[in-house]
Formats: sequence, C-alpha cells, structure tokens
Amino acid sequence: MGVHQFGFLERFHILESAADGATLLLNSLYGREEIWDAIPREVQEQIIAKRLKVYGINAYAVAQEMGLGNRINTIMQTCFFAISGVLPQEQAMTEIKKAIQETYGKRGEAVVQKNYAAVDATLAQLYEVPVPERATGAIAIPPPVPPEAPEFVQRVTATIIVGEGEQLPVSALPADGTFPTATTQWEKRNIALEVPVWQPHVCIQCGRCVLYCPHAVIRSKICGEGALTGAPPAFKSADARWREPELKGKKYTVQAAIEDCTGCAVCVEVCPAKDKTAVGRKAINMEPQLPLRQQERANWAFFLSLPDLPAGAGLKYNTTKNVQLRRPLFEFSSACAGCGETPYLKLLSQLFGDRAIIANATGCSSIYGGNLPATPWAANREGRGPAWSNSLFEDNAEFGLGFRLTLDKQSEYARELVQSLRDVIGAELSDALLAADQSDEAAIEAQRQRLAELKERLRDRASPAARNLLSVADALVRKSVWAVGGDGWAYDIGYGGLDHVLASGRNVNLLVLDTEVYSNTGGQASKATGLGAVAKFAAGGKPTPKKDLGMMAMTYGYVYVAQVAMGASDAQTIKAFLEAESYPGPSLIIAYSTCIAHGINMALGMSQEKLAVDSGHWLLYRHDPRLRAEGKNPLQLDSPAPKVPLRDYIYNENRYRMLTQSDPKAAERLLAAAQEHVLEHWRKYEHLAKLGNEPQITQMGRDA
Ligand SMILES: Cc1ncc(C[n+]2csc(CCOP(=O)(O)OP(=O)(O)O)c2C)c(N)n1
Ligand code: SF4
Ligand code: SF4
Ligand code: SF4
Repeated sequence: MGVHQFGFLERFHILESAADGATLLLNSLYGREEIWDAIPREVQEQIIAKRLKVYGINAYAVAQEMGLGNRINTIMQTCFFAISGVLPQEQAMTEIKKAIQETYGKRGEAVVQKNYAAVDATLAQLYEVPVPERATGAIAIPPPVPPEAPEFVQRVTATIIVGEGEQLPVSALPADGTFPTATTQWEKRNIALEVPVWQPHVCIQCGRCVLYCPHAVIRSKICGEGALTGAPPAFKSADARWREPELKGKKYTVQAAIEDCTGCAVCVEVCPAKDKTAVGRKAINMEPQLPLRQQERANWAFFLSLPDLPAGAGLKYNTTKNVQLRRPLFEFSSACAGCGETPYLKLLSQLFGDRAIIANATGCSSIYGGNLPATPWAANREGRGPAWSNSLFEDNAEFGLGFRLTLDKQSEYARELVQSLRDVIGAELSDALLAADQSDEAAIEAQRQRLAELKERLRDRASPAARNLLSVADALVRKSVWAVGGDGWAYDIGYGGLDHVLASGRNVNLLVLDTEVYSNTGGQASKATGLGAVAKFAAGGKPTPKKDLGMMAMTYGYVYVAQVAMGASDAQTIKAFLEAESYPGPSLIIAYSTCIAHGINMALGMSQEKLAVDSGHWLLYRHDPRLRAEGKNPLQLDSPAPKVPLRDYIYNENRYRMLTQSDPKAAERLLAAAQEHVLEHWRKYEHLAKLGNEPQITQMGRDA
C-alpha cells in the first residue's frame, strides 16, 4: 500500500483493508528518526497487529532537489517497484525510464532527464521503518469534522468525507437534492506543505494576496482595537492605513486558514511589498505548515469571530484594497492548487454573493463548485449567499435565463400584490417598496429592511393575497443572475444557448472562465484554443485562431461585453464585474484563466496572464452600451498595444513549447501566423475603439 500524502493517515481508514503481512510505503516530510512518532496511535496499532512491513521516503525532498517541484509520481513509482518485487529491480528501472520517455518525451529532454535523475536518486533515500512491539504514538486521529460543525455535516457530510458514503441510507440525503452550503470549511484537508506567513510591518495593505488567492484561504479584516481583546498571543495586526475617516484608528489584519491552504504560493508571488531587511522576502512568505498548525488554527478561529464590516461602512467596494475586506462566499474549493478560474468566482461572490443566483455549466467550475460531499459556495452571517445549481454542459445559459424569467415574473406579481394590499401594508411602506431604486449596496440593504417589515406586517394575515405575497416577496429585492462555465461551454457546446440569451435582451450575466481548453476532461481543444497551441484533438498545434466571442457578442450593440485577465489588471477586472452586473441587459465577461493544462508553474499564473495581455494575445476591453447615451464610443480598450513578442508569452507554456520538440517546422510556421494574427487583431480593436459614437441602437436591455 502506498500512502503518498501522509495526512491521509489521519483522514481515512486506510489500513482497514491491508492484508496481514502487507507492505506499507509512506511518503512524509519526517526523517527516519521521527516518522514512527508522527504516525497516529491507532494506525501504529494496526501496523503492529497486522505485522506490516513499513518503508518511508521524503519524496518531496527528492523532487525538489531534482527540479520537479512537488511532482513525486516517478519517485513513488520507483519505490513501489523496489519494494513490491513485482519485477526484478534492474528490469523495473528500465521499464520506468521507458515509461518516462513515453509520457514526458513531448515535453522536452530536460523534463525527461529530471525524471531520470529522480529515479536514480530515489532508492538511496528509501528506508525501512523499524516497527516496535507496542504502539507508542501520542497522536490521536481527530474526528473527520470538528464538533462545532452543524448536525447535517456531522451525520452526512462527515460520513462521505471519510469515504463511507455507501453506508448512508438514502433517507439521510436531502429529498429534493438541496444541500446545505458552506461545507468545505469543515474538510480541513491540510494538504499544503508550506503556507503563507504575514509580516505586518512590511505589508502595504494592498489586498492583492487576498484577491488572487484561488482558494479564499488568505483574508483580511478591519476592526476596532477593542475587538482584538482576547486575541491569541500569536495573532497579528497593524494600524489600518485607509483614508476614509470611518476607518481612522482601526486595526488591519491578514490571516490565512492554513488547514485549507493548498500551498500554491500565488499570494506570495503577487505580493508587491519587499522586506528591505531580507533579500527575496516579502510581506508574506511561505513557511512549513506543520509547526504552525496548532497556533494558526487558533488564530483562524479568532479571525472568524471578528466582526465583518457592515455593508456600506463608508467604503466604496470598487478597488482591490476595499473589496478584499468583504467576506468571500466561495471558499476552499477543491480546484487544483493555483487554479486561474476560481479567483473570478470568489470576486463575484464578494461583490454580489448575498443576492446571486448562479447557473453553472458542467466543467471544472461545476466540479469544484459542487464536489460532493462539500460545496465551497457559502453564506454570510445573515445566512445569505449564492444559490447555485449545475445544469448540463449544453444548456446552461438557458438555465440561467430561466432563473431570470422566473424572478422577473415573481417580482412583477409581488409588485401587483403590494399595490392591491396597500391598505393592509400601509401606504408609506408600500410606496417605498415599489419605488426603491436598489442601485447600490446601501439601497439594497434598505429594501431588505422594508421587506422584513412587510413580512412582519403580513405574518398573521390569512387572506390568500397576503399568503401569496409572502411566498414571492423576496423577489422585491434585486437579485443578480449569473450563468457561469468554461470555454467548452460558451464557445462550443453551449454557444447556441449563450447566443440566445444575449439576443434575448434580458438581464443575465454570463461569465466565461476561459482556459482555452476543455480543462475538466483533460485538455481537449475548444474554439477558444489559440493558434499553434497543442491540445487533445490538436496534437499538431491548433491550425486556426481563437474564435472572437466578445466581438460576436458586441455586434448586437445592446450587450455589455468585457474581456478581463485579473493578473494583468485587477482594477479593470473589478470595474468590468461591477459594470456588467449593473447593466440592465445581457452581459458577457470573458475571463482569461490559467490552468494546469497550460503547462506553467501555477504559482506564476498571474504573471503569465500579464504576459498574455502584454503580448496582445489577450486584449482587455469593456463594451458598455450605456456610453452611447453620453455620446461616447461604447468600446473602451483597456489594453496597451502589444509590447512583447508573442513568443515571450507562448513559450513560457508547455502547450506551445511542446510543438517545438515534436514538430519544430510546424511550430515556427504557426508562431509566425499567430504573431501576425495578434497584430491584426489589435489593429482591428484599436480602430474600433477610436471610432466616434455610432448611431443609437435601440436599448433592448430590460430592467429586472
Ligand atoms: C453534452 C456533453 N458533452 C460532453 C460532456 C463531458 N464534459 C463535461 S465537462 C467537459 C469539459 C468542460 O470544459 P469547459 O467548458 O471548457 O470548462 P472547464 O472544465 O475548462 O472549466 C466535458 C467535455 C458533457 N457533460 N456533456
Ligand atoms: S498559498 Fe495559495 S491557497 Fe494558500 S493562501 Fe496563498 S494563494 Fe491561497
Ligand atoms: S499582497 Fe502583500 S502587501 Fe498586499 S496585503 Fe497582502 S501581504 Fe500585504
Ligand atoms: S484543471 Fe484547470 S481550470 Fe480545472 S481546476 Fe485545475 S487549474 Fe482550474
């Protein structure tokens, strides 16, 4: 049996199925002298009772030394063959190397050689763990979820978390398929070897680490000094540096939930603040997780207990610095470490999460968004959070449109009932409910207060009209409808529906998480794949350029369209989300998302997004039909002219680089074609953005 993640010994009943006398291989950060004591006592007892032979290795150390990062698969494979005796050792080594050549040959000789070197270095690091006669361990296996988790999580979620879901009776599952949200917080996967540690005195309080963290692990808050009374001794804070008078004299804190961290290091990479006293260090730095676990568990619990800033609070939530003070309602997803899709969803949840209704196309976002038993979609203290459902791959935009039509009808009906029950409700409240503008957070909050009052006044009314109004009254508060999915959905399989929604003129926000491949099914080419990129079904490099979905949508004239890349411009991304959501018609945001399928170092994903923009591969723009009324061109180009050669961007990525190995001539030809296309594409947009205001096109967007 191989346990490649040592932490699994605490989370799963792994040895239950081990046969007597079996061999156990453990990958761990511990050395020969420490490993036995780090094994939970219950597992030690099983090892002794079943007379297991135990081997250990620190595969991470070997991988790091050989320049493989955290990729330990060939190392663990070598150990397996060495101790299992399935093949004679010599033959096993030859076969492993053959497999390496076959698997990684396309990625270049350097990758192959690193893996060979790892194989050669492995056996010297493999050791047998002496097993004593009695268990001596002091570590007890913790319960799968903490005792403070809600009843459903204890009874159902926890059973599935430990892999025993088949023991649950059908009756334990929600009859209508509606699952409680905010459940990833109970998983505590503890998968990161290293986690970020904050240095308050170096921090410039920009909020970038919080914005870019793909897993909503690192967060910030502002609170009064009094709220910090009783903080754990290791809890850190600094004087808050905000201009707003309401925040003078307050404290600022950055805290990571290190048990939920993936160790992707994106937060450290994007941190702009350098520690002048130590070269290479920043205001946050990665440090080993294990020694910090207990201390940071207490710090995180305290951080959660601090009050959130109330809506409004004198702050405008239109900058990274401010938005990052808002609680994400999408947290600790199971997306790959450093995923480029999730920061956009987290941002959506911070800006509109307490009133969002989300239709999610099948794809990565539906998997990490609803990865049973837990979901990252969460709720705030008031219990408000996104309502989320996954539809098919091919009908998601229509699914979202259905939400919109339903809400519009309910709102219309509720308004009629408010009119007809004016005498019962009271003239002042009825009129205020109907006249509410709800264009900003404070106005929406005021409408929520009115709604609460309305419900109170109708509580004991038995008339059918009053009961009917109560059943649809929530639709009087403005909702934010989103259809979300990948490029496979938006450009290809669901394109007909997406186009239908754009054409409908209805107030639906469409968010395309564009990884330029079908990520969830292993990287097949879509119409969003770039010219020359290698993907499944495009093994010789994609021969045609990326479809210009944004341009197609803009031709309607009345559709809000934005193309964003958070790593290139966080400010432009936030602006686009706010504009799209406030636009009372269809909106399309196409968001460049880095992905493991690109073959990059995911910690550097945000710099790669910037290169995509600097090279002109990815243009940033916003097309806002409302600007016509101001006599302006609706298209605003937010990108600079291409300033680096395309090759500087694409050859940072394995998906392009691999063609230079497998077919150098084709690579050269496709690079030249792609470079030419990029420049032509830029000229086209530059020209359009310079045009004056076109004749007015009928504004078809309908408010909700
Ligand atoms: C009609 C249909 N075809 C194929 C699939 C299988 N499938 C599920 S997700 C997916 C890929 C999704 O790719 P994309 O939309 O780009 O999203 P990403 O995973 O990249 O976020 C595919 C092919 C499906 N669910 N339905
Ligand atoms: S290492 Fe990754 S997951 Fe952990 S806090 Fe930083 S960005 Fe978030
Ligand atoms: S990115 Fe760095 S400087 Fe900015 S808030 Fe985070 S730790 Fe502070
Ligand atoms: S495959 Fe790509 S898009 Fe999907 S979760 Fe992983 S990094 Fe994110």
